[in-house]
Amino acid sequence: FMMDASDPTQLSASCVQLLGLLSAEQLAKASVLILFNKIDLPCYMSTEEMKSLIRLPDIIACAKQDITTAEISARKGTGLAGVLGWLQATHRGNG
Ligand SMILES: Nc1nc2c(ncn2[C@@H]2O[C@H](COP(=O)(O)OP(=O)(O)O)[C@@H](O)[C@H]2O)c(=O)[nH]1
Ligand SMILES: [Mg+2]
Repeated sequence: FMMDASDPTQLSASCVQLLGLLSAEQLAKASVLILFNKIDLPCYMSTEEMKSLIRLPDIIACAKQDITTAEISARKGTGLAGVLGWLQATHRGNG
């Protein structure tokens, strides 16, 4: 699930969408990676502030799924190695 870390005005809409996905029965057993993308752009709010504002720790604690978060820049490639590592670890043994 990708969130735009450079645009806090989308935060509540993204959060509602995320909560909808996490509560969907078909996704109860999904492994979830939440990406905060565009960390290369300046923003009046830090990613930590954004996480706190949507109460991400509570969301993670209450969700049935295993949730990982990563801060990335798809443009610069920042955090890409971590994303690939997560994909590899999560899908190991799944063919
Ligand atoms: N600076 C920056 N731009 C990005 C990044 N990832 C995607 N973009 C750019 O964001 C634009 C797409 O906008 P986006 O906010 O992702 O989608 P939208 O909100 O659905 O329009 C494209 O021009 C991408 O090149 C990133 O990590 N950093
Ligand atoms: Mg956007």
